[in-house]
Amino acid sequence: MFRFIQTGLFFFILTAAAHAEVTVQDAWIRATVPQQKVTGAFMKITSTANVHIVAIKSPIADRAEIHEMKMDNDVMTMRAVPSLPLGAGKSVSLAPGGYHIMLFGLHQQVKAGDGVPLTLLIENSQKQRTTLEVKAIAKSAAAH
Ligand SMILES: [Cu+2]
Repeated sequence: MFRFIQTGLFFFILTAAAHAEVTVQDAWIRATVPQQKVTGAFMKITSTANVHIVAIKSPIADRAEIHEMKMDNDVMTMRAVPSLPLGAGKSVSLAPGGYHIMLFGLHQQVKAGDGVPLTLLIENSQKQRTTLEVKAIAKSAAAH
């Protein structure tokens, strides 16, 4: 009987961890001009558990990176970060001037109104990975 309870509890913990829910709001991407190969994507991400976004993919680009912008000796610098931490019950805003997603090697022009698919690869604290499909709406805005 004790063994049964133990197994049941273990299963419950695993199930709870696997159902960490990540939601995305207001996903948008900067529209591009013809021949432009790079653009940025932005969104608000909320998670119910401590997870990391470890990779981003899009069918319209060769590769995507998570970038962080910050002031360094009065100069705005941008660097790629290996992962983006999301805290349980908190939201992280990817916005111009802060964290953002950058797409390199665009295969096509991104026109205002287009819906661009992005896949977020999410890893929980047990190193289990799930993906989340997001559609970012293209908007015209000043260059990155
Ligand atoms: Cu960037």
